[in-house]
Amino acid sequence: MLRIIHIALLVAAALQAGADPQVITMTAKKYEFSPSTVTVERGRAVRLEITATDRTHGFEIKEFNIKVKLEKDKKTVVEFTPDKAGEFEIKCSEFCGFGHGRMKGKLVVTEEKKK
Ligand SMILES: [Cu+2]
Repeated sequence: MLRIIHIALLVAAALQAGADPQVITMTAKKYEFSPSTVTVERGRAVRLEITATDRTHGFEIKEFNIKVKLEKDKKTVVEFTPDKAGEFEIKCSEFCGFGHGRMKGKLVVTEEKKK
Protein backbone atom coordinates (compact mmCIF):
# COMPACT_ATOMS: atom_id res chain seq x y z
CA MET A 1 0.00 0.00 0.00
CA LEU A 2 2.76 2.42 0.93
CA ARG A 3 4.53 1.58 -2.29
CA ILE A 4 1.45 2.37 -4.33
CA ILE A 5 1.11 5.75 -2.64
CA HIS A 6 4.76 6.44 -3.31
CA ILE A 7 4.37 5.71 -7.02
CA ALA A 8 1.23 7.84 -7.20
CA LEU A 9 3.14 10.76 -5.68
CA LEU A 10 5.96 10.37 -8.19
CA VAL A 11 3.49 10.35 -11.08
CA ALA A 12 1.74 13.42 -9.68
CA ALA A 13 5.07 15.24 -9.42
CA ALA A 14 6.00 14.31 -12.98
CA LEU A 15 2.63 15.42 -14.30
CA GLN A 16 2.89 18.71 -12.48
CA ALA A 17 6.32 19.43 -13.92
CA GLY A 18 5.20 18.50 -17.42
CA ALA A 19 1.72 19.92 -17.47
CA ASP A 20 2.47 23.39 -16.25
CA PRO A 21 5.64 24.67 -17.87
CA GLN A 22 6.55 28.32 -17.62
CA VAL A 23 6.57 29.27 -21.30
CA ILE A 24 8.61 32.33 -22.18
CA THR A 25 9.06 33.75 -25.66
CA MET A 26 12.35 35.52 -26.32
CA THR A 27 14.12 37.14 -29.22
CA ALA A 28 17.83 37.62 -29.82
CA LYS A 29 19.37 40.26 -32.05
CA LYS A 30 22.52 42.38 -32.12
CA TYR A 31 23.29 42.77 -29.22
CA GLU A 32 20.50 41.95 -26.86
CA PHE A 33 18.06 39.38 -25.63
CA SER A 34 14.48 40.49 -25.18
CA PRO A 35 13.27 40.32 -22.51
CA SER A 36 16.74 40.75 -21.04
CA THR A 37 15.67 39.41 -17.65
CA VAL A 38 13.67 36.21 -17.36
CA THR A 39 12.15 35.27 -14.03
CA VAL A 40 11.11 31.69 -13.32
CA GLU A 41 10.31 29.56 -10.33
CA ARG A 42 12.57 26.86 -8.97
CA GLY A 43 11.28 23.31 -9.44
CA ARG A 44 8.87 24.16 -12.25
CA ALA A 45 9.61 23.22 -15.83
CA VAL A 46 10.67 26.10 -18.06
CA ARG A 47 10.17 26.24 -21.80
CA LEU A 48 12.02 29.05 -23.55
CA GLU A 49 11.09 29.71 -27.17
CA ILE A 50 13.86 31.84 -28.61
CA THR A 51 14.13 33.32 -32.08
CA ALA A 52 17.13 35.15 -33.48
CA THR A 53 15.80 37.89 -35.72
CA ASP A 54 18.85 39.29 -37.52
CA ARG A 55 21.53 36.58 -37.73
CA THR A 56 22.80 33.51 -35.94
CA HIS A 57 23.27 33.95 -32.20
CA GLY A 58 23.79 31.61 -29.29
CA PHE A 59 22.14 31.08 -25.95
CA GLU A 60 24.13 29.91 -22.98
CA ILE A 61 23.47 29.54 -19.25
CA LYS A 62 26.50 27.80 -17.79
CA GLU A 63 24.99 26.85 -14.44
CA PHE A 64 22.24 24.82 -16.12
CA ASN A 65 24.43 23.31 -18.85
CA ILE A 66 22.51 25.09 -21.57
CA LYS A 67 24.28 26.05 -24.77
CA VAL A 68 22.43 26.16 -28.04
CA LYS A 69 22.82 27.82 -31.40
CA LEU A 70 19.98 30.08 -32.52
CA GLU A 71 19.49 30.02 -36.27
CA LYS A 72 18.05 33.15 -37.82
CA ASP A 73 14.24 33.21 -37.97
CA LYS A 74 13.97 29.73 -36.50
CA LYS A 75 12.34 29.11 -33.14
CA THR A 76 14.67 27.24 -30.80
CA VAL A 77 13.11 25.56 -27.79
CA VAL A 78 15.10 25.19 -24.58
CA GLU A 79 13.51 23.13 -21.82
CA PHE A 80 14.85 22.65 -18.32
CA THR A 81 13.74 22.62 -14.72
CA PRO A 82 15.82 24.95 -12.54
CA ASP A 83 16.92 23.14 -9.40
CA LYS A 84 18.57 26.11 -7.73
CA ALA A 85 17.47 29.65 -6.99
CA GLY A 86 19.52 32.74 -7.71
CA GLU A 87 20.62 34.96 -10.56
CA PHE A 88 22.41 33.48 -13.53
CA GLU A 89 24.00 35.03 -16.56
CA ILE A 90 22.59 34.40 -20.01
CA LYS A 91 25.03 35.06 -22.79
CA CYS A 92 25.40 34.79 -26.50
CA SER A 93 27.66 31.87 -27.37
CA GLU A 94 28.10 32.54 -31.10
CA PHE A 95 30.34 35.39 -32.18
CA CYS A 96 28.00 37.92 -33.77
CA GLY A 97 29.96 41.14 -34.12
CA PHE A 98 31.71 43.85 -32.16
CA GLY A 99 29.02 43.92 -29.44
CA HIS A 100 29.02 40.16 -28.91
CA GLY A 101 30.89 40.38 -25.58
CA ARG A 102 28.16 42.49 -24.03
CA MET A 103 25.22 40.51 -25.41
CA LYS A 104 23.92 39.28 -22.09
CA GLY A 105 20.75 38.68 -20.17
CA LYS A 106 19.78 37.44 -16.77
CA LEU A 107 17.87 34.44 -15.52
CA VAL A 108 16.32 34.93 -12.10
CA VAL A 109 15.15 31.78 -10.36
CA THR A 110 12.91 32.43 -7.36
CA GLU A 111 12.13 29.99 -4.61
CA GLU A 112 9.08 27.78 -5.12
CA LYS A 113 5.79 29.22 -4.02
CA LYS A 114 4.43 27.61 -0.89
CA LYS A 115 1.62 25.23 -1.70
CU1 LIG B 1 27.07 36.90 -30.08
